[in-house]
Amino acid sequence: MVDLGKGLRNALAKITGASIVDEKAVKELVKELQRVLISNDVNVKLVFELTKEIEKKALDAELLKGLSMREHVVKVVYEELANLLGKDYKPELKKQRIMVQGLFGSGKTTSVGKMALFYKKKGLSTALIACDVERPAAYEQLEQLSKQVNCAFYGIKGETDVKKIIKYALEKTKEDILILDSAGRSAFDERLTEELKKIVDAYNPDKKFLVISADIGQVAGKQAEQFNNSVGIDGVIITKMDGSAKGGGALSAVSVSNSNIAFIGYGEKMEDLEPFDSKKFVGRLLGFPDLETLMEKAKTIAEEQQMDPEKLLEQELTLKTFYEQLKAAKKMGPLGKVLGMMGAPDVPKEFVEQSEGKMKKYESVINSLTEEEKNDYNLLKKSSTRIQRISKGAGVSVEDVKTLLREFEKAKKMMNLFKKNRGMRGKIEKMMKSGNFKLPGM
Ligand SMILES: Nc1nc2c(ncn2[C@@H]2O[C@H](COP(=O)(O)OP(=O)(O)OP(=O)(O)O)[C@@H](O)[C@H]2O)c(=O)[nH]1
Ligand SMILES: [Mg+2]
Repeated sequence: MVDLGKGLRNALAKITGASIVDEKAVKELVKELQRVLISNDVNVKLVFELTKEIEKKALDAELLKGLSMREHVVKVVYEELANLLGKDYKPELKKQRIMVQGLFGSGKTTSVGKMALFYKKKGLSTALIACDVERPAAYEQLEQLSKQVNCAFYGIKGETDVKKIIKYALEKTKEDILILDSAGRSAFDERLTEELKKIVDAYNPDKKFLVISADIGQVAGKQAEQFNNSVGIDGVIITKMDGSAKGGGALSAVSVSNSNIAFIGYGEKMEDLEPFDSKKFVGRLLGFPDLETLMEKAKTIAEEQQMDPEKLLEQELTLKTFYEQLKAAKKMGPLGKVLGMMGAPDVPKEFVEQSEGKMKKYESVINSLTEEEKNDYNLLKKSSTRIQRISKGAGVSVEDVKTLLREFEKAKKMMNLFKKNRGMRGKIEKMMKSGNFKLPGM
C-alpha cells in the first residue's frame, strides 16, 4: 500500500511533469488519485464524488485566472482535498473546561497531556483532572504527564466516584484551562454512557472531545456517531496520524459524519498535536505546507526576475545575473518545496540541504567579487591569485570557488547553445514555460 502523501505527490508529479496538460492528462491524474485514495481506505463513494469534482473544475477554463494549466490543476486538487476534510478548528484562548472520551487505547490520556502543553504555550495556565476510575495505573500515568508538561494536577487516588473527584478538583483549581481524562472501554456500551453522563453533569464542560485512533480507518465515522448520540461531542481528536495507512479513511469518515476534527495527534511526544487546519494538512500531505502562498510567490518572483524564457535568453549571462537567477529560485522558499512544486516528488533531504548550503557559499563568493569580475568571468578563469583572494575573502575553499565557476561555465554554454540552436531553443522554452526546468548545477 502506498503512503497517502507519497501517493498523492506521485500522482501530482505526473501532471507537473507532463509535456502538455490536457484533458487526457487530467483524466489520468484523476484515475491515479482514485487509486491512491481508495487504497488508503477513503470511502469509495466519497472518492468518486471528489474526483468527479476535481475533473470538472480542472477542465473548467473559466477558473484559470492567470495561472498556468498546470498550477490550476494542482490548485484544484489541493482545494478539493481540503474541502473533503471539512472545517478548520480554531481553539479559543480563554478560560474553559475540556473533557475527552473514547475507547481503550485511543490516545485519550496522551491527548490530554498534549492539549495542556498546547494551551500552556499560548500563555494559559492549565490543569489536568484524573477521572479514569477504571484502569489501575491511570492516576499515576496522568500525574506523570502533568509533571512532564509542568501543569497542575487534581485527582483522588483510589476514588471510584467521578463526581467526588470533579467536586474536589473544581474547588481547588484556579487554572484557566481544565482538561479531564476519562476511562475507556473495549466497546461503546451503556455503562460508559452512564459514567460519561455523570461526568458531564458534575463538570459542565465547554468542550467534549472524542478521541479516535487513525488506524481504525472508516470505522471512525461510526464511532463518532455513537458517541455523538450519547452525551454528544464538540469535536474529534484523531491520534496516531503518524504511520497509519488508514489515516485518510479516519479523517474523511469523521468529517462526513457531521463531526468536526478538532486536533490531530501525530506522534507520542507531547509536542505532537496540532489544531486541525485542512489546507495546512493537505499542503503537508502534498509536500508543500502553504501551497497558496508558494504559488503567489512563484508568480510574483517570476515576474520580478523576468523568468520569462524569452527575456532570460536575451539577457547576457554574467556571474552576477547567474547568481540573481539562483537567488530568485531560492527566494521561493526551501529548495525542496520549490522542486516539489516543479514536479520532483520526495526530493532527498541531503540533496536539498546540500543545495541550501551551496547557495550560502555562492553568495559569499559573489559578494567577494569586484564589479569588474562580476561582469567579466574571463578575469577569473585563469587567475589563481584572484581565486585565492576570493576564497579567503568569502571564507570558502578554493574548490568551492572553482565549483561555482564550473557551474557558471556550464550554464553559459547551455545558454549559448540554446541561442544558436533554434529547435533546441523551442524545446527549452517549452520546458521553462512548463515550470519544469532545472537551474544549472542544482
Ligand atoms: N504514534 C503515536 N502514538 C500515540 C499517539 N497518541 C497516543 N499514542 C500512544 O498510544 C498508546 C495509548 O495512549 P493513551 O493515551 O494511554 O490512550 P488512552 O485512550 O488513554 O488509553 P486507556 O486509558 O487505556 O483507555 C500509548 O502508547 C501512546 O503513547 C499518537 O498520536 N501517535
Ligand atoms: Mg488513558
